[in-house]
Amino acid sequence: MHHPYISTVEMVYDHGLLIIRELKDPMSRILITSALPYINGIKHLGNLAGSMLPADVFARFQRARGHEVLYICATDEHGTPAELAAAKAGQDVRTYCDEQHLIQKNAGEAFGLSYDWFGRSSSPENRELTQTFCEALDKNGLIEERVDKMVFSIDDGRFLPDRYVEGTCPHCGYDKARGDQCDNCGRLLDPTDLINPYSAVSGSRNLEVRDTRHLYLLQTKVEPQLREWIAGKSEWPQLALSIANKHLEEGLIDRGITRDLKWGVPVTKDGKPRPGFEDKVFYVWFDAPIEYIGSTKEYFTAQGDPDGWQKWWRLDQGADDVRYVEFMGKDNVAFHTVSFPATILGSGEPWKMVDTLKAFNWLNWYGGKFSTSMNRGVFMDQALKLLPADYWRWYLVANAPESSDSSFTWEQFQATINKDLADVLGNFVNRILKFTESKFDGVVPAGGEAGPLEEKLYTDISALLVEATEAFEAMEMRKAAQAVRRIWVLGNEYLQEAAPWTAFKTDVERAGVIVRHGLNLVRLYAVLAQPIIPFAAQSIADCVGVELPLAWPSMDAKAELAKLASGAKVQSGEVLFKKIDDDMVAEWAARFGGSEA
Ligand code: B3M
Ligand code: ZN
Repeated sequence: MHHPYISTVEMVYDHGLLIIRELKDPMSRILITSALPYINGIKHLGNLAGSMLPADVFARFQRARGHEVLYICATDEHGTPAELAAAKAGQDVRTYCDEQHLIQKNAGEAFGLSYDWFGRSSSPENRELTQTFCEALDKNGLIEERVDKMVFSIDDGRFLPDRYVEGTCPHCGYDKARGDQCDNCGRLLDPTDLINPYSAVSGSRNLEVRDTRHLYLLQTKVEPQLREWIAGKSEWPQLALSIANKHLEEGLIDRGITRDLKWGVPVTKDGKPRPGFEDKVFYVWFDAPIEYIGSTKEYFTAQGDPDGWQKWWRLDQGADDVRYVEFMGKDNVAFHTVSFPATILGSGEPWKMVDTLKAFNWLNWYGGKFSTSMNRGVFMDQALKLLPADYWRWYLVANAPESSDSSFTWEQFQATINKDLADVLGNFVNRILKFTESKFDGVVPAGGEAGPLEEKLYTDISALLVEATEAFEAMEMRKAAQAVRRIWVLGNEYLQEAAPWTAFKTDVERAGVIVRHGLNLVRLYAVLAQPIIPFAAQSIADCVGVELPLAWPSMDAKAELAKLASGAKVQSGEVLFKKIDDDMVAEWAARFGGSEA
């Protein structure tokens, strides 16, 4: 369903009258990526809330607006944690990743994440792109070989990344300090600072420091270009911009982009294994963002159009009219505003770069962190065994950690679902449909004229449609959910005030006008529900006999509330949302952890 033009609006006040002018915008292409979930296990609700879910809401919204959307994600599969997780599971790392990729893909689908493609950073497409990027950087004089000192574990037969060396903190005496940082006093450390160091992999103390050669990306040389690029991004949402600027102020350093590992993208020179690097691979953070491109390539290759990815990513192949939006948690921002752009700018090639970056704070669990080992929090697969996806989607979007960290609590979850979804939305839909069935034979009534209550409804809803549309457009998730909820509330208030059940006794035609507006509100709710609660949107649409997807509404509520034809059949369906009772909350809190303690 593609419209050549979509409408946006401009609101002006003229002599106290609100004038809504529709502006015409050409349809455009929007590329959306969410940070790639790491492969080692299914993600918790905090991960979902801070990248994949808002990206999906935005993708669904923009599709409804008539844009051509490409929403890309993938599993991020390389690096030491994947190797270690595979070893723990008793699997070779490739098999482990195959399995975990499928698990995450299925969980995403069950949550309604509407990826156009969910790829894998271990794909041949990404391997080739990653190697090509490095070779281009090398040709531009931006790669240098340097010799580092690294901790080698003799019993493990491997170099240990900093965070896999543990020992006693020289500052505070904490005995489980990691080689990169002490979790107790927060000081940044070097593995060689640790007293009595041991391998976090095996516990062995049989360690030594060895020389090892690595490739460095000379980010310091790209700094001027990078600064100029960021300077053009003053329109970015505030959180992303402030993190980007903070990292630039701290100054750039040259960055090691290879590691002593087996599992990863092999290092090449002129298409052949790079001498001296046969046992090394690229650092996972070097190849992971390149997988945004790799995954797109996987997608088009699977469609039988192996060059199709270029029109989304290559400015010399038509990508200059693409708008590219990235979604991610705040800890990933530096990699996307400094490291990845440095790779792209340094390549000297005409790649599409991010236009808008939307970052999120943390969703916490009762003010603490989600934790797998301590069984704190709910993970994506578990969540769906408790309740349908839309319950979670609504809560997580309405409480998105945007301006600050936010906390999940069962009590707040229960209150939000019961009030917003069951009482406000579900109840409205159910009430008007039941009434139509009992008094109007389940058809949209004809005849009668709109009165003052309807005129007021048009004005109020038009204003909120503008608010909702602007909030979605600006990726302000909480605001968007709030505006949508206020439109639901307006419907309830209208029905309460217009009271068709009373009117019916004396003036059937008037009751018919109210019911017709009520049913049109149901249709409008289905349209508006599409981005955040897509499954419920389908059920609501079914009630009034319309097919999804439906185009995003114009800002003219009068026109929107006249879309259902008189005489059309409608039908109340199953209860849309079941309430969450106190017993359920008590049981879940006991099972998943969750108390203020
Ligand atoms: N995989 C997120 C993480 O594991 C990381 C994102 C990559 S985006 C290119 O923290
Ligand atoms: Zn310490």
